Amino acid sequence: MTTSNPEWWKSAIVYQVYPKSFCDSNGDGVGDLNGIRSKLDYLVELGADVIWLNPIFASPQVDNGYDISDYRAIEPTLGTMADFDALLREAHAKGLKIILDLVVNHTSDQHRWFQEACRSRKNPYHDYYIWRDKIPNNWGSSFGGPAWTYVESVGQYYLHCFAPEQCDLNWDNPEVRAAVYDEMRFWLDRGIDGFRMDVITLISKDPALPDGPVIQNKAYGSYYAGCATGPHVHEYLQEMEHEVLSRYDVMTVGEAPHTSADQAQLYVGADRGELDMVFHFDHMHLDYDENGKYAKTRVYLPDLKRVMSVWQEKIAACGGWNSLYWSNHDQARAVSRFGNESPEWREKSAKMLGVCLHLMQGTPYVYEGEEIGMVNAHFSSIDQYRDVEALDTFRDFTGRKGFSEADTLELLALKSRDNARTPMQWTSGHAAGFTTGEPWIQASGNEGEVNVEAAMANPDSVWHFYQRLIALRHNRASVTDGHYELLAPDDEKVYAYLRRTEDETLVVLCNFSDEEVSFELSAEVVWDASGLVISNEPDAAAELSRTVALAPYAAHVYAIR
Ligand code: TEU
Repeated sequence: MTTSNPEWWKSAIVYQVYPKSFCDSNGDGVGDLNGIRSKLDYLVELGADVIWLNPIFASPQVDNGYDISDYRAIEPTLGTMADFDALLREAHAKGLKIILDLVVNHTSDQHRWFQEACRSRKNPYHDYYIWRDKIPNNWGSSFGGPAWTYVESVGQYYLHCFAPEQCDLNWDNPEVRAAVYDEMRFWLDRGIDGFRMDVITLISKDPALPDGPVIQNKAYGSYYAGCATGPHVHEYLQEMEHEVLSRYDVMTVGEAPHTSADQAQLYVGADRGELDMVFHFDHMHLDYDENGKYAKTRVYLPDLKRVMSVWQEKIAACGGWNSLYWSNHDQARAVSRFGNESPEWREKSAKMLGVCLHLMQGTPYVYEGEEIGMVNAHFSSIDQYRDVEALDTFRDFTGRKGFSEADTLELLALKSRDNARTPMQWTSGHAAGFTTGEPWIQASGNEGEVNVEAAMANPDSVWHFYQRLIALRHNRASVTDGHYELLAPDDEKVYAYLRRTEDETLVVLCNFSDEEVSFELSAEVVWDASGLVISNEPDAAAELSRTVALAPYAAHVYAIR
């Protein structure tokens, strides 16, 4: 699909679909491509420009598709290649673009390359992976156990940063890179509009494979020291751009764990020829404690402001572009985590979070269900969980770490990735209207209150508010281009910032607390006339005053000309 503006993604919003959980068209309990196709009009009405599909390729589903056994085949439970072509064709006809998940740090152990690699050390595919005769370091895998697994047929250990069924590719082998580029071309030539690149910052390993620090009370050392932003990562991404991406009109967003804003400048800076955007994790790490993500800590607002502002400023400074997200398939639901999920404040805090994020500079990513303010599932039994990470955490916390089952379940209910993976809530009916069959994972249980049907029928819902926020991005240059400037960095309740262009200044005021607060605008914010742009309160003042009263979770945006 060609477009006149090569940077079309700068005024776009991306809607993330987790195919397994979005919409099931055939009653087998698993979402599928035809289900997604049946919801395209819904996404158009919301205002989405781009759909990001989590992995849809053939996979044993050890990690829900992040373990790919054939890059050129559609996972049978999701549909067929004909279904995909129909989805893409119809999406394009409706003005929607589709980007796919490129998972090339690792393949499934069932991928033909790995199967061949295990035949003998002399097999041409052996060097597609990373092997050592002895375990060379203390690295642990993300999903428990060591990051090295022994293969008897070759008498060696292979590296896997994630599950043992997710074998890290050896990017230092030029044949691997050429093979990956071929897989990319296969999809680009089919007409897709870009890639979200899984853990792309991990592809170049430090050849010394150094021990990593033992952090977050883990059993093993961290592999990040030897994998994140390794010695050749920029060279490989530039090669990928040159060999493949530069020949297509597409967008790219790289998932970038353990990447600082300074490092990100080299991935997304203008003229670097690497990526259009990265997903950073700095705001996701603010509520961690000594045990990592499974913590009861709440984010301290001044920390959040500091982190978001650093990214706003540093990425603008290098001529790059930000990605903006509160949630995705790996994170707890945003309202539960950053807002207030109680029935009293769920909708209002969901709208406030929407304002806070969507008015920043960058491309907003809306994760399925966020637009209706979906909240965590509150599972109470380990049998309800499906995610390899949740199951490993349960074993580790109740075993080695000595937590009680009840405490562990409480932590999983707060932070497990399955919170984001429960069925999309279309209706209050069976399985939230996601399937007529038995869903592969239970619905959250709150679909009676939180569902698309109810939200679309109520003009005051989170859904209609998101529709307005998205329209703002499409229609207001200051939302796309404005220079970001943080106000009151130390305020513990209010996140306030400006977006300045020559024509207007947007003043964004968000109360992150359940208390009414009074916010003073400093004298430097000068204006002639102001007007309300958007607010989650029906009776918000039409004009801005120097002292603004902000009710709990209030969010107001004013424009000053
Ligand atoms: O996630 C990479 C990543 O950094 C994860 O470790 C993430 O931080 C973790 O899930 C949080 O608990 C990507 C995918 O988004 C994820 O779904 C995959 O499991 C992972 O890569 C392996 O492919």
